[in-house]
Amino acid sequence: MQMTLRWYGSKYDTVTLKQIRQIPGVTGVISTLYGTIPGQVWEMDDILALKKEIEDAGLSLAGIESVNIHDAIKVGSPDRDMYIDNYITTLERLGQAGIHMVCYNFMPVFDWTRTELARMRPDGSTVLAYTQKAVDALDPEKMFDSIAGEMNGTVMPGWEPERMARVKELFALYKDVDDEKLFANLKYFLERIMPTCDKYDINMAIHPDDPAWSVFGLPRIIINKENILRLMQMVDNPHNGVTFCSGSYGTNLDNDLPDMIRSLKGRIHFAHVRNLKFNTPTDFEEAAHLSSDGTFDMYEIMLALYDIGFTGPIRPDHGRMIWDEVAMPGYGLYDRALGATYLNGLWEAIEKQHR
Ligand code: DNO
Repeated sequence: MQMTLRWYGSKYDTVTLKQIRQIPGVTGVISTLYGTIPGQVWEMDDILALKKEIEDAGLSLAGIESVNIHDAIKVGSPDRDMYIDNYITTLERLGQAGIHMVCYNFMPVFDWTRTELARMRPDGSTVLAYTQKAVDALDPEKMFDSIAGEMNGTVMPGWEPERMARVKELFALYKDVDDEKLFANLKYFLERIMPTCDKYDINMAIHPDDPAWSVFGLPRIIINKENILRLMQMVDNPHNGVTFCSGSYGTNLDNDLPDMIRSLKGRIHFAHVRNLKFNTPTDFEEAAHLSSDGTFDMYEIMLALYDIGFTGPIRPDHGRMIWDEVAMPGYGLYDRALGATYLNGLWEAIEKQHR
């Protein structure tokens, strides 16, 4: 595996490449062209400039998170082919630039959903949290406003204000889309892009829906072992793969994370590893990465990745806000650096044990 950190680019991130370079064992970053909108073709010059900036700092661009999917593709409207063509052009350019892993998601309207961005924990750190009660009591149009004040002046991917201003319109767009339609539209998209992925050896890595159940009545399909294996079989090409995100699949306590990892052997192209602490099955907060701070056994998760021969990029995921850092919720430097170091420690121990 290659340990990486997500980086939002010098214009958007409070964390610098120099700082990332100084975290022991972190050799790459995962980034994207922030400022592009879903459906837009990425310019080759912009891709190369991003790559060069990262390489000049002594790191590699280990993959893209995300090339976002236009809603026309998700709902299957008549203009979807044009947006798929654009997506293919972007993939071709990424391939030509030597980038071989692309993370994306297929969630309608909202990307990942949290109801609090700064819940205080007993040690005074603040974390992202979710409680179903709050979602049930909320008008979806107010979702963005309810958390906007806690974003520390950053633009959180998936929660761009321009997109959120269109929430009502977006809901209308998905009115007739159920789980089966969403599956069919995802299959259509993947079948069209696979020849390009084969040509340029691009591993597509679908991110799970977070939380792993329907919110506000919207369909959500990338939520459990059965559905993800169904998707793997639907388009049975190794380039159709997965971002295994422990914190997202883990929102549903019925998901056995190490078992899911083992069942996805050969198809996990990217891993997000973090821990959650559950107060009730539908109220959880994002703990420190350490097993003892949350609900998951992080050793077992890393062991499962090791057992399937995982070689792709991995990153610590959302960190707590600690040591008075002010940053994008979940994406400060300090706790993610601790997370990377902890995961590297587990990996070293597992590797040595298996020698
Ligand atoms: C949240 C992230 C997600 C993820 C997208 C992938 O912090 O894990 O926003 O990047 O769902 O497309």
